[in-house]
Order: sequence, then structure tokens, then C-alpha cells
Amino acid sequence: MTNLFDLTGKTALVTGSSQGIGFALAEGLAQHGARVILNGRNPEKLQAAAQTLKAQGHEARIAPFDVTDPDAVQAAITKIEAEIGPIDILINNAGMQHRAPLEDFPHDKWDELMKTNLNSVFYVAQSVARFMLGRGHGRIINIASAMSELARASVAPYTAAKGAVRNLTRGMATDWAAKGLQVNAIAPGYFKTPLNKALIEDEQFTAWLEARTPAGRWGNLDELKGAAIFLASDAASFVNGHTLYVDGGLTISV
Ligand code: GCO
Ligand code: CA
Repeated sequence: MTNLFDLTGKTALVTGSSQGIGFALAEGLAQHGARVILNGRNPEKLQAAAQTLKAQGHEARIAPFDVTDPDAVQAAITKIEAEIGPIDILINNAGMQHRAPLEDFPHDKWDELMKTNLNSVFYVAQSVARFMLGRGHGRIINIASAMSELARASVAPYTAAKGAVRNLTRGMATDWAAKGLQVNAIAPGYFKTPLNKALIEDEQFTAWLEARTPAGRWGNLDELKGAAIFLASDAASFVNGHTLYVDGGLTISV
């Protein structure tokens, strides 16, 4: 009986993976046999994260490049394919948050947020897909958000970007599924990550979240791994354009 979820021998690139959701997903894929390549802009943080995975007996390398710079992305992906090997799995996780009332939202912060949360998903997927299409197989997982479905005050630009990530995922699937690629998204609800530090420290927010979420709590980062392993594995060979919400029921409840 073959294990449909086994990722042994696969190479996975995870953007924004020195900490938070990206690191947890890289760890999850590694725990199921994948060789992982960690990406971020800070080589020292990446080295430390890779060291943590190696100490667990996993194969981990680093690829520091700026996912918002299309030329840097193209050069980095070409280098990875040539020097490390074919990328079988891409997780587009890099993202940022900036909270402010929309009427006061700075234009430069809007541009930075769109570049990091949306443009990067296009740039990295396009560069990686060019290689995957040549091989006739590959799996791309974009990290959307509960905010792909819901909205809340002070994060309208993030909400717009994550809504676009959900639809870009569908668009990628329609362009690339016939050529052997599966492209899907994971939409996390609220997890205790560095990106949410301000929220974690806000007791009022946690009280609101616990009341608003059917599961009644924040998610634990390890609870995101299963969705990534599934969508990265042969078990998802006929799943395309799907957004899988991992949110304790937040997006389906009133
Ligand atoms: C916020 C949070 C959310 C989470 C997550 C929820 O301020 O509402 O940052 O956007 O990060 O995306 O799914
Ligand atoms: Ca862990």
C-alpha cells in the first residue's frame, strides 16, 4: 500500500520561511520526507531556521532572495534548479501585514504590502512554473487567508491582497492544470505568529476571536501542516484551484 502523503525525494521551496507559518510548513513537509529550501531576505535568520530542521534530521538548504524583485526571483529560481535540483513543490508564503484605518493608509505601505503579498506570488510562481511545465508536473500552494473571504476594520489592503491571492490561485490552475500542475491555496485563520504579535497581546482581540471562532481559540502552527502535506502530495493529484480554509470554522460562522 503506497503512502499517498509521502513526500520522500521531493524538493520544496517555501518563501518567507525563517519563522511563523512559512517555517511551520517547511517543517511539516520535511517531517514527511521532503528536502526543503528556506527563503527569506535575512541569511542569518534563514541559517538558524535551517539548522533547527537539520538538528531534527531533515535536509534543509537556504535560498535568500527578495521575492518582490522579479529579476532576483528569476535568477534565484534558475540557480536553485541548476545547483540543487528540480523544484517539485512551491509554497508561496511570504507576506506582511500593516494595520491602519483605510482613510489614513499610507500609499507607500499599500505598495509594499501589494508587492509582498501579491506580486511575489505571481513572480515566484511564474519562474517556478516555467520549469515545472517543462517536466509536466509540480505542485504550487499559495498562502491565502481567512481574509480572502472575510473583512475586518484596519486591514483592508491585506484583505484585498489575500482576496486576489485566492483568485490568482484559480487563474494559475486554469492555465497550468492541463500541463500537470496542481495549484491550490491554504487560507489560515488566526495563528500566533510574529505577524500577529499586536493581536496576541490584545486581550480584547483574543476575546473577540474566541467568541467569533466555532473552535473558540487561536490555531496552533502545527495544525497547518496537514493541509500543506495533503496539497503537496499525490493525494491531491486531482485537486486544483481550491482554497482550503484552516480556521477553526471562522469563515463559515456568523
Ligand atoms: C489581522 C490578522 C489577520 C491574520 C490572518 C487571518 O490583523 O486581521 O493579521 O490578517 O494575519 O491573515 O487569516
Ligand atoms: Ca514544531
